[in-house]
Amino acid sequence: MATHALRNRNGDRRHDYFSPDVETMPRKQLQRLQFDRLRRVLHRAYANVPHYRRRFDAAGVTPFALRGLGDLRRFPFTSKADLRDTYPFGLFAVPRETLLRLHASSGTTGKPTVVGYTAADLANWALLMARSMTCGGVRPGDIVHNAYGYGLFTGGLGAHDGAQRLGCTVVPASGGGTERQVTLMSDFGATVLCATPSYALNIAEVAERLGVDLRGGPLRVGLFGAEPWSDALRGELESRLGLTAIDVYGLSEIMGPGVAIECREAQAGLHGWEDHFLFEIVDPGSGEPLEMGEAGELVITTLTKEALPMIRYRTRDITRLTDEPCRCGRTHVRLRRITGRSDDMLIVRGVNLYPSQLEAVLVGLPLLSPHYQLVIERQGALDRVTVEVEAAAGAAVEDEAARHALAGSVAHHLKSLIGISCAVAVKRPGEVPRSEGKAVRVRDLRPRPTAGK
Ligand code: DLL
Repeated sequence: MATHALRNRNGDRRHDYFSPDVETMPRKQLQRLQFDRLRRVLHRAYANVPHYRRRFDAAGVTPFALRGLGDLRRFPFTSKADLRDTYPFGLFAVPRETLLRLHASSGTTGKPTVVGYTAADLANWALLMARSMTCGGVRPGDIVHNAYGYGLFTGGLGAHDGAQRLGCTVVPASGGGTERQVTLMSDFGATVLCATPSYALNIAEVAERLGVDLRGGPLRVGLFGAEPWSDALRGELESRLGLTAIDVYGLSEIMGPGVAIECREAQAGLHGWEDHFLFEIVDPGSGEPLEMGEAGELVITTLTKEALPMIRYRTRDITRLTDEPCRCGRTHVRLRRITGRSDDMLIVRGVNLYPSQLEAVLVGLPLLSPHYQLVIERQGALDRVTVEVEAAAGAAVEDEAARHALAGSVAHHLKSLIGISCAVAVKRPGEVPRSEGKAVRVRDLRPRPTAGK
């Protein structure tokens, strides 16, 4: 499929990948484009992927019956289990020989999920990432320090190709070796940092320890994503790194980074690129579609993917959509900050909790540093949750009694601000493991059920 040229006709280099034609398209026109692309993708999936054909047939729907965008809800969902069941290449709609690249998720249990891209898919991805970066305030000529992991994870190469496409100088740092990263950022004069928010925090901390002032330098924009994070952490990263922190969202099954991003003008909700993806929100329990503005599980259908068309993919990510006009003028819907995944939700003494909600409280508290983990243990028939959070460097908490007192006050804040009662353990500076990619927020120490039982 041909990618459409998005360059500004006025030759304005500063906004190379902002295309008013597409990004501020009136809704009626956007819907016509979506319908046309949806029909084509459903036909392709039905004709080329036996799994989709079986599922559509079983649900009694065919692409021929599609009369409007609303008919999509009659089609069955696709889930991670479908990718696993057809491992490795069963959902591909093109011959394997036409794939130019594969990525895969690590897969904590069982097989990884494999995703693939044709030449056109890679070109579209780079273009959407270049568009996303433009939306977040990155410009041609920027020095992009890319600390997303390179490899099977889509973050590294996804951001890399987009930045290159936009005309930036990319430093392919990947994750890890943080002291060296700080030196390179300072020596090369990085203007943009791409990283998970937790790794960006690690970088900020190491820079402060080394006495390298990234705050006062040319660093201007941070493109942070791949894990849930809070506005509190945004404030922390903006002040410690001296940049505008932009939330970027994506997932391998749909493409990788660049599915949605905040605009620099508003930093309020992530514009989802509706000319390439259809977004729905459903009730995570029943799967019933929810109205605009209601919180639920995000479901995405790809409109232009060749290799791996995804029909109504259940992301498990919890968010809301808004179609309120945005200050930046873009008309594409916005996703509210993703609170977490439905499968990461914990129930602590009857109260639903996402780790990112905890972060929002912990970041603002004095004497603490925003490094934390939730530890879940089994105690008799009950689960016991402990929040492990680190004391700030320089906080006078060397003795046990001081840490105990601080823990008590943190527990009180958690109870009064988010209504959860749980144990709190204050750790010494440096004791909570640092992230070099996606942070591990939950340590589940409960015994695993034995196979076969
Ligand atoms: O994390 C792609 C990515 C790379 C996005 C770099 C942004 C930046 P996966 O490894 O497949 O792909 O993980 C996707 O990560 O379903 C969400 O649960 C979570 N996630 C991604 N971005 C955000 C975000 C990449 N901005 C899964 N906020 C998704 C919250 C996010 N969660």
